[in-house]
Amino acid sequence: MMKTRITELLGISYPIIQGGMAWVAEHHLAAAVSDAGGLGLIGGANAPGEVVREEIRKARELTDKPVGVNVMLLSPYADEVAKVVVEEGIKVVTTGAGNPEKYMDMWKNAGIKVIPVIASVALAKRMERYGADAVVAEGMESGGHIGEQTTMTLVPQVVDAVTIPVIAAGGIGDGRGIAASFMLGAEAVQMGTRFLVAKEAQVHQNYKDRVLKANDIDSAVTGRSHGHPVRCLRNQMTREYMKLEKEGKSFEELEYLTLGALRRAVQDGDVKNGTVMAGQIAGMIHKEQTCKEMIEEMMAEAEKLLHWM
Ligand code: TUI
Repeated sequence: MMKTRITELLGISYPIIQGGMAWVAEHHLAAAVSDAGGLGLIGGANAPGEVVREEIRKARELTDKPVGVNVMLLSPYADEVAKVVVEEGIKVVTTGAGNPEKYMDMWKNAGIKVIPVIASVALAKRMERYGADAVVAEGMESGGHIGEQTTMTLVPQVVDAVTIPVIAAGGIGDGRGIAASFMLGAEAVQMGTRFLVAKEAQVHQNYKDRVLKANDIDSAVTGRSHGHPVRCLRNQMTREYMKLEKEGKSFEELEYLTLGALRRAVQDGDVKNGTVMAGQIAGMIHKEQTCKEMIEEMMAEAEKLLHWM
């Protein structure tokens, strides 16, 4: 069994954290990952506080294990969600797409373990100074909103720059990726794309099929021109978006293409005009499994590679 500062900090059996994927990281998936010995997360995404509260309560009906919450900082409801996690007695919070400084004191005073997702050394150091318990160093191989560094370059530089434990994310989809992350100095991994196709994931079959059939170069990054880079699988929407971006259209003019588009893909299965967020690792994912099967298979592979068993 791999014991690290992260498994100790979070009281989990395996050093695997599920990404806080918008519209995907709901109570069934989070409970299944936690039940399988990792840390499941409810993704706050753009949802109002009361919706997140309901999700937390439903997850608790499914598992006795702790489930965390990801607070998406670009959300208009981030303030509400930040308070809901305290009120609901959540023990672990991760944050994404911004700087969570303004919530740190409130969360620390409530005894919450705070783990910001960062995409640069500078923000990692700043988060450590503000009392973060760990950071997720997320490379641009990830799906969704991304930074500029790759996981291979970001993780060791963050490991060298902070003393708190580092969780690697971006491009990790099997036991080899977990073992490699440990070689870079990480003490756990966060994975999103692999869990998209989990049997417990409430994701439309069309979406799962796009991931299962994707190859290595099937993703594209939209939004680079206006500072909101988002990685998703190529389709009609990404082609149209990138064409308009080249023509110099503003973020506001392009918003109509993405507003609600992730929900349409995840729930309605519109994988032509919807946003099919997924990481570059999609090309390596070929089977649907339960979270327990995924986690046990990946850990056995990683432990073998690291000669830990
Ligand atoms: O947050 C994510 N991934 C996400 S959030 C999301 S919802 C969304 N959809 C469309 C547009 C925007 C958001 C989908 N995927 N990952 C964590 C992450 N955080 N990756 C990169 C960052 C990040 C980037 C810059 C964190 C902080 C940052 O700078 C903050 C600062 O103030 O310096």
